[in-house]
Amino acid sequence: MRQSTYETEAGIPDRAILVSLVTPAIKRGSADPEHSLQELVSLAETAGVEVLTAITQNRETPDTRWFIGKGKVEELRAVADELGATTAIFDQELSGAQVRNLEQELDLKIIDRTQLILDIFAQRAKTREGIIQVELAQLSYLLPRLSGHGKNLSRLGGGIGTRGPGESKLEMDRRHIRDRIADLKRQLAEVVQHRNLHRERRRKSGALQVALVGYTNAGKSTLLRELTDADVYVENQLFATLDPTSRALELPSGKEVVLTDTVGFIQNLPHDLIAAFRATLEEVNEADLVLHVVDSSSPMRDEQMAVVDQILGELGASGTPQIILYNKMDLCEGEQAQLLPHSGEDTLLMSAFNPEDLERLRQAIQNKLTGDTRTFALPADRGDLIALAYRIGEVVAQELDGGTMRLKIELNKHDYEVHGYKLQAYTQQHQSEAH
Ligand SMILES: Nc1nc2c(ncn2[C@@H]2O[C@H](COP(=O)(O)OP(=O)(O)OP(=O)(O)O)[C@@H](O)[C@H]2O)c(=O)[nH]1
Ligand SMILES: [Mg+2]
Repeated sequence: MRQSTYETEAGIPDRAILVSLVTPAIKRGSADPEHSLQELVSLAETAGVEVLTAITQNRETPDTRWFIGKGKVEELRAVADELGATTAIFDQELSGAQVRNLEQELDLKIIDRTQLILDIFAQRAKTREGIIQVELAQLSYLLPRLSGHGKNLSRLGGGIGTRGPGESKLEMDRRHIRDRIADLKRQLAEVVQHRNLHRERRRKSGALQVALVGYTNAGKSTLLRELTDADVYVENQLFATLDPTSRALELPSGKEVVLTDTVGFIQNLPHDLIAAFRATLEEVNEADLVLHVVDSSSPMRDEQMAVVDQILGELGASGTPQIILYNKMDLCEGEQAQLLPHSGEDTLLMSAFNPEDLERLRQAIQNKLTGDTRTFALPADRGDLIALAYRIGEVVAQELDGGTMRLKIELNKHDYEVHGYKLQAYTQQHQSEAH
């Protein structure tokens, strides 16, 4: 197993000092450095680390050798000695050389944000697909950090910061890593093919796909559980879910759709991870409807929503119909609540534990999926076409006008694209013949 332990050999949790560098460039970036540091605390705790304190440095640019300034390195040493720290966790990504320099200088384990996230993913991965994807991301992260130091793999030794690939691979040089990456990619391709077949079968069954997406800890798995009685893992921690779980969801009309829970997003989600998890995240791309779950009570709510929008864009899912679920309204008070939009066609203010809200959500999903109304004008003697119209949607009006049967149908985009175009073609043909 590639599970990182985040504890010393004696089984005591790692004791960490968090370090954040604030430069003008970082300040201009999308994430507020202070919020980011708060989030790093949650990430560290999720990984099982005991957080002792945090140190911040304001600086024009990162130091090439130490990332933080040399004076700050000394301060870090003093604080670490005083508090008995074993580890320093940096909120930004470090180069391989910076990690080595700091480790030698301070005799602490040095972890950066990316590595911490990769470690959490490694701790969580359960399915074959998840495990392959995490290892792929870990090795992709590691590879450029070995450049020029092909033999120096001692950091893969043990304890926190070993992040995965594990002791058995201690002697692996870059060539081996590349071979392993190629091998993992092959294995992943197989799993993906299997998943595609599965998805194809679901598609053929005609069920519409609805994906729960959102920032980590927003309440996606809770919603899946509350809506479908699914037995899924819900935890007040980051990245509780790694692998997508799908369940049938019954809408008020009685029609069933497939609801899928997905991995949570986070700001600065490592690119290697997005790349590695692309197959899993394809679920989002294939969805007919995206439910964007938001933790309304989070002080980082707007930033979190922006991160989710950005990642959806990267996945090519920006254009998918979306309902924004402002979840955890029960925890949302005062100003925080006032800044929210009103519930509407595309937004719902709700709590995952409120049955009435869940009912409104079912209705909203139904409206969004089947909200399309089309009118077809078909030759009245084509019983087959008229039967098709009845099959693919809800006929809300029917009118016989000479040789023309006019049907007003409520149907969803997917059914329209798959079947409705045929009726549309007959409609156009029939109308031009009638003129
Ligand atoms: N008060 C309150 N808590 C909620 C609500 N929805 C979810 N939670 C809690 O929020 C925490 C996270 O919920 P999850 O469903 O695991 O969140 P998730 O989005 O699946 O998170 P990841 O899988 O980590 O991405 C849990 O402790 C839930 O009980 C809500 O509407 N109100
Ligand atoms: Mg979850």
